[in-house]
Amino acid sequence: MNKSPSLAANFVNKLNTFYFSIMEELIAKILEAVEVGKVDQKSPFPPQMRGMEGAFELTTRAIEAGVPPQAILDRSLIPAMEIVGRKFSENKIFVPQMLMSAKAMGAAMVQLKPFFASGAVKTKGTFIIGTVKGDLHDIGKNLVSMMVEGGGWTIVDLGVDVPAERFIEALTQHPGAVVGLSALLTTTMVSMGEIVSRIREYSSDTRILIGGAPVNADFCRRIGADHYSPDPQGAVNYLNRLIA
Ligand code: B1M
Repeated sequence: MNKSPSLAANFVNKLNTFYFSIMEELIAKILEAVEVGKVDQKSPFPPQMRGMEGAFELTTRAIEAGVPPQAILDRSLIPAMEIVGRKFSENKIFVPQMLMSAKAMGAAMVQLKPFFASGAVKTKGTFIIGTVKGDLHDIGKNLVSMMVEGGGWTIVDLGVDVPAERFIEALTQHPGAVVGLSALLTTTMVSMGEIVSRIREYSSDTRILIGGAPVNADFCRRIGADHYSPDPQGAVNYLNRLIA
């Protein structure tokens, strides 16, 4: 009896298993690199991973090996940023670690961007974010923006000192987007209320999320915004609930 076809099939099976295990390993390694904030091989952080490949190199290798970009987003970046967001909410890690994770995610995202542009990778929706008029603080806003991007959303970051007109202009370009407002000063909380009213006049069903050190859930209700989140993970959770 000729055994060669089954031998060949066996060989192909083994090759496939080997190939898939490489892909799975790369997906797991990217997740780990983003979770611990290992940006690239040159990066000295975290010290125990000095000289090792970071999110940048691992994503390059994964794309070259044929890992679908959507899998890198869904199975590496989004879960890694979920872990980071949860640890931050539970005070198990702090702003510097979160920033390094966001940076590592950014290094991977650079390589996924062409696939977003071509439509090969689908995002969950668009999130327009800005620090309100009169306010120049952007560290918290940037963290939220990076975590939401890591959560699989397209970000339109309008920067700081953003008046109502610019939020509305962005909404005309991205109909159906969710809007996020950040404020760090008690004085600019007033701007936040005005911006919410102006957005409501333009489109009453736009979802508006607010955050920042001086604001809270009670203030959110009073100005007619939809949701207040004290931290980036709360923002991600709220957005994900909207599309669930
Ligand atoms: Co400013 N500042 N500052 N400042 N500054 C504060 C906010 C202040 C509390 C300091 C103080 O007096 N103790 C005080 C505000 C007092 C008040 O209004 N109650 C203050 C002041 C007064 C000022 C100036 C007026 C000072 C002056 O010039 N006389 C001036 C204002 C300038 C302006 O905005 N027009 C000013 C300027 C600055 C710098 C430019 C020097 C710098 C900002 C640099 C930058 O952002 N690129 C600065 C900084 C760094 C601070 C402190 C020290 C740190 C703020 C910060 O980044 N925190 C701050 C004092 C403090 O907090 N210890 C202070 C870390 C960041 C991760 O937290 O932004 O709260 P945070 O974001 C959190 C959450 O709030 C949440 O997620 C983040 C992560 O958990 N979050 C959201 C934020 N946005 C969200 C949006 C969401 C959801 C969650 O959904 C959309």
